[in-house]
Amino acid sequence: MKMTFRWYGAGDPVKLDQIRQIPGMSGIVTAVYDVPVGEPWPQARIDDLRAQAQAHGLSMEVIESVPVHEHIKLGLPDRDRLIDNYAQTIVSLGKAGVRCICYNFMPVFDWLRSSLAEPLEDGSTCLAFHEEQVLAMDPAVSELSLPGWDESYTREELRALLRQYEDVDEAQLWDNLIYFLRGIGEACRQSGVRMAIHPDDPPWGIFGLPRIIRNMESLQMLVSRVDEPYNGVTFCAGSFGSDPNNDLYAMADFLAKRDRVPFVHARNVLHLGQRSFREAAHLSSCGSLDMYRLLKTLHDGGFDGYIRPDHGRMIWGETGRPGYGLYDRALGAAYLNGLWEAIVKAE
Ligand SMILES: [Mn+2]
Repeated sequence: MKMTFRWYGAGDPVKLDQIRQIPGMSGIVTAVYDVPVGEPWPQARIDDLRAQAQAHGLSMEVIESVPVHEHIKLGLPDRDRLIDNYAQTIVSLGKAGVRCICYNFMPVFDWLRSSLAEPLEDGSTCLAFHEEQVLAMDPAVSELSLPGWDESYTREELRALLRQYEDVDEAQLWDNLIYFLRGIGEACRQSGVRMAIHPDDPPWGIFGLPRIIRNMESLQMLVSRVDEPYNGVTFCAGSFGSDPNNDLYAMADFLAKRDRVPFVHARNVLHLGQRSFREAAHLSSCGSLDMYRLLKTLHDGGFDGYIRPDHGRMIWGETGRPGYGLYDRALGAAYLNGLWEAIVKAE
């Protein structure tokens, strides 16, 4: 297992010299953020990022994310050119030593929450999802006020995009995903890069948009339709685990035993009913997920990939990017390292 930490680049309030001081930290998970979606990433920009990591004693073997252009998800005629560009980025990343790319295939919104700073009793804040509040924000019928997404599209752009998806059902979205995966297969094989799809977050349909990476059935479909080692999953515990109907451990076992987990997002959530949850501290006792059981299942299934603490709460008065402060994620990394050491030593 290699412990990693997400870093948003030079503008991130969390600095590389802080990340390197977290015990057991091997590398950063980052991205080139300012190349328009669909364009290939210049090799020089990738190499520069890696050099920054290495100057701080950190590796850069996981990229999160290389975004997939909406036209690929929609299956529009220009997708072949966009897939070629994506393949070019994969090859360039492989040259820079990247081994894993986290991506997602969620239409329009790549995650949704009703609050980015829900106050908790202990004075910290967390991200939360309350279904009734999210449904009340449906951009098709009400004023747009989605936390974290307000600046991503204008209201008109968003409505136009949502209209385009009216003709895309789950079966069509699946076909478009498989077409994409086959289109980048050669680049992945040639460059030794593994793709790790992030589950839908939350793992159910919202605003009528299709969502396809949600549960055990999705995972079985994914690995059977493109049965190759490069086609893997980012096992995001908090995303799959926010649906109480998902058997998280059976899903981890299924994928780990097939060597389809190059990357893990370890995060705990506290269920507040069927479709509402709060993001909790990483510790098992703070949420509804058993982090020991999850890591033990992955370990026993042969998992030997990258892991990172996922969203943390904001604690100790820290301000910054919601979910991505330094303190709670560093506590998460220390906890996960401790669990892993105990699991390995008990063998
Ligand atoms: Mn995640």
